[in-house]
Amino acid sequence: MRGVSIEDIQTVLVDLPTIRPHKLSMTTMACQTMVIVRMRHSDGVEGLGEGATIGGLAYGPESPESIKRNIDTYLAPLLIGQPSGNIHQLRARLNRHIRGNMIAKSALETALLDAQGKRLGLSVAELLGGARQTHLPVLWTLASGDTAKDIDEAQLRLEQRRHCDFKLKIGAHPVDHDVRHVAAIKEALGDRASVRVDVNQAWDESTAVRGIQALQEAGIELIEQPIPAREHAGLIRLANRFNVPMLADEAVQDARDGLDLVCGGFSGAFALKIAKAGGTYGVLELAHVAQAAGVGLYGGTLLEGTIGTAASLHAWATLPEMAWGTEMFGPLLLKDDIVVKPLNYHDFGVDLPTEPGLGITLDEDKVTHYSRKDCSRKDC
Ligand code: MUC
Ligand code: MG
Repeated sequence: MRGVSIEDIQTVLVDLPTIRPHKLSMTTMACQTMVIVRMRHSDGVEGLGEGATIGGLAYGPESPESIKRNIDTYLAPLLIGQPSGNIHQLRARLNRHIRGNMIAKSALETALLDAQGKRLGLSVAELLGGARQTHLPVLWTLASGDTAKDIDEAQLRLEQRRHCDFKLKIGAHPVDHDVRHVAAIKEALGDRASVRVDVNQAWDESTAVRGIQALQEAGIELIEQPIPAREHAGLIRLANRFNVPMLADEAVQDARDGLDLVCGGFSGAFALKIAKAGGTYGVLELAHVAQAAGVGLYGGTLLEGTIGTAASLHAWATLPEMAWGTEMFGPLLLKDDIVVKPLNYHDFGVDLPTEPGLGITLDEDKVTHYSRKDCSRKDC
């Protein structure tokens, strides 16, 4: 392993259609774009990574196109020629020279871990110290925009034993309309399912007070990011005001945000995402802050495909059981996949891959088929 260095880093934009329109408060997705990283090392090992976000620039400051362009132009040159094995050093190097760009950093760190695992014959979870769970619970997001369709979708997932926890995307409509939609779904599913909502920052604090009161009365179990990300004080006030717990998502990118929230008196749960924290190590730092503060853990997604989802699963697997499970359903929202063997979803969860590295092999024909031929914007 000594003497091995990073030889080449290629990125490609892959566009995959979704199985149905996915409606969030800030955008509707008809496809997902993944930035696939292929990192070649001097020992012939290839590491795979993925960066994805939601709706171009609708979710955050990185778009698929900026992730690709910034890796190609700024981040990859900092890694090429460097020794492959010391991921902490490489992470520090990227952070010293590049501000932000957390999704791009996460994609590269995933590729480094995948390569190191393959080289040593260890899965990424083993590389991180070992898995404490090998089958992780996975919820499903109901976001067709239609109450009856969402109920049918939930019933089907329950019958299939694929999901028993559901997250509803709200915030695009007036609060009373959203509350009626959510309450109807909860009533139809009853005690067979846990129903939660994600507002994706759409409310101001007074609207949130009105909405959360009604959602709490309807039996909703968790309220995700009701108000804008930067309003930490407001989120803390909401957490203290209601019995139903708050899930901080956009408000908590990494361990520093987590510390700020808990020092301010936040209780509830944190949505962990490798993409927000710049990769596995950053997200585990946040998880440790949460654990120390008694804040619940939730394994979050930016709707990554199989590579990013597998990377997240390896990280979550090293943690004790998460209080709120995970939402690692990204590949299930897509009509097709670019890997040889998809993840195995069954019994309300997904199996952790066990092969070395991420345990994922690309299907080259599919990669070629779905790759964008140039870096121009694609709306879908
Ligand atoms: C988010 O904000 O939580 C996760 C599931 C989903 O449908 O959207 C994402 C992003
Ligand atoms: Mg969210």
